Amino acid sequence: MERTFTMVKPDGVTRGLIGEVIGRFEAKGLKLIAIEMKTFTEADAAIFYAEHLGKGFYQSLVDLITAGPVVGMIWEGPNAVKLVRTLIGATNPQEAAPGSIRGDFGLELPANIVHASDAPSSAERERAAFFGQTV
Ligand code: FUP
Repeated sequence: MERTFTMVKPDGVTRGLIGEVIGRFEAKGLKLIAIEMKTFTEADAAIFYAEHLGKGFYQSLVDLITAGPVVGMIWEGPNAVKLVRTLIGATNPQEAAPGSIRGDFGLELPANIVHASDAPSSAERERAAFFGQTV
């Protein structure tokens, strides 16, 4: 069964949306495999968002992800990576469909509530970066 890595970002945690995000994934039928709350250091953020280094929004992204605790999770289910991407909606909450998490709760980038891996390979890389050998 496929697994994906997801994370409620600091803006989602501050807004009190941890339970909302978990509830939506559970309601869909996905299985929660691991969960941990932690606060990203600048170094954690640099590793996690390495692909965006040099882009105009990079610093605002790092500032946001280090602003407070995040909740990292691994979810399991059929086609979990693509399925969870559909449930969270488009990157820009202004464009995310109503009914998706970002569409229902997000207002403006870079604050889009939740992260989810975009491919099985990134899911494995992000899982290892967040949970190490423990999961
Ligand atoms: P996603 O995979 O949907 O989280 O989107 P990306 O990996 O492309 O972007 C990661 C984060 O960068 C987004 F969650 C928000 C931020 N971002 C911006 O702030 N501006 C942009 O134009 C694109 C992304």
